[in-house]
Amino acid sequence: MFTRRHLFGAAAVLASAGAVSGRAQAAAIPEAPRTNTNTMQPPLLPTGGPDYQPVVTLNGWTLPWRVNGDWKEFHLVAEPVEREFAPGMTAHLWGYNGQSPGPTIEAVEGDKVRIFVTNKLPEHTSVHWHGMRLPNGMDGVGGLTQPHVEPGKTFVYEFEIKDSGTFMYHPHSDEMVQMAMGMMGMFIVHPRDPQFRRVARDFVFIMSAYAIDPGASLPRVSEMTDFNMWTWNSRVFPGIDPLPVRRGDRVRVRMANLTMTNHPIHLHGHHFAVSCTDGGWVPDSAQRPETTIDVPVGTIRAIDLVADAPGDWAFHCHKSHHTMNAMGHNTKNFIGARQKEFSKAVRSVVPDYTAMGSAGMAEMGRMEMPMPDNTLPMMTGFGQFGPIEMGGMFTVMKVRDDLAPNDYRDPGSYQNPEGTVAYEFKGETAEPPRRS
Ligand SMILES: [Cu+2]
Repeated sequence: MFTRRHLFGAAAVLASAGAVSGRAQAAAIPEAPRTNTNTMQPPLLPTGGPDYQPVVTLNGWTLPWRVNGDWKEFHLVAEPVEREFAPGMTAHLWGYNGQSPGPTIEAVEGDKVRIFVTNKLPEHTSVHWHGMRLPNGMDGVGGLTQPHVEPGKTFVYEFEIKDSGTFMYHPHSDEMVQMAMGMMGMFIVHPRDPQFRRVARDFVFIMSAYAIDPGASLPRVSEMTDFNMWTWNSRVFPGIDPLPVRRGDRVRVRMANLTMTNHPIHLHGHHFAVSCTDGGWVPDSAQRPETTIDVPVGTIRAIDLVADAPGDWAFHCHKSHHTMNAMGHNTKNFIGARQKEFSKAVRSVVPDYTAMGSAGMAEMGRMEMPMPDNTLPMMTGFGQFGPIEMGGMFTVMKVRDDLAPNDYRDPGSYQNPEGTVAYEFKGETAEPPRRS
């Protein structure tokens, strides 16, 4: 699962550690665990200090740390990575410790954290701790609050964590390029009081968007609006982990947005409330029931709910173009058009021309069209009743009676009780009433 940097690698890091600054100068750098996994790793249960329910990261993992005196020490390595978006497509991105997004950092309110950041990118970088209240010089804005971290150098960030809540990290150096390349991660701070707003299952993900031409593997970093890969943790449906929860569990989902547009995230079958943002916990008196919550750019929304309805509940962005994979956005609407004659004419010059869309585009959900290498069908994924016709920012919350605590394995398809599934009417149909 985690591959530890072997001794030789650790020595190489130490040899180049002349840039390590401040009080940690004499100390050895903690090892930097790496992973190339793209499935959700089990929660890292607390081994000392206050108890808390650790988070799980969709298609990701939590960064292990070491304790050094009264400091928790972490080591992030900024580096080029390969990330599979879903089987059939792998992108060449930049990330941290082997993956994009980087590993989730978890700490406890009041912790003193020391975070080593080693730059293995071809250009300088920095790390900003989004939402944290900390000394100005630890804020990670290259040029403004610190020198940029040049390639091959390691910088140290040290601060005491004032607030519990939901935060993230990302570069504040060549920001447009580095975020378009996938550099980001979540930073979760658990309350010191183990009972405060406690939930049984706590999921986290970051939304990012990429413009990757079919057949290519590098994002076009100067794109501002026309993205074709809308991801949760740099994964698209059907590559996004489901959210398995036990019926009756109190559940939290923490969602960050570092794309260039907002995402109204919708959960079926339940009502929820926003319990936390990147600005802190929302007081009970300010919460209201919702089924869709907009996550604006550069923010985090954590929703809390009681998972009281067993089933396979769709959980997705409600912008319908964001639940699609690679597609062009200037397709003409052929619904209702008689394409037969037109197709004949086109085929006389383009022999394998296929007319599509005169009855909608659902047929694309089951078509096996020849595609360029390294891209994904625009709509895909199969459920127990047929093609789901989705892509992008879509997954399923799976509420079951019989899951053990901290068991996040996919429980398979929901077995609906007899007589509770929509069914085909086989009797005589009459014309429905219409107003003319
Ligand atoms: Cu969206």
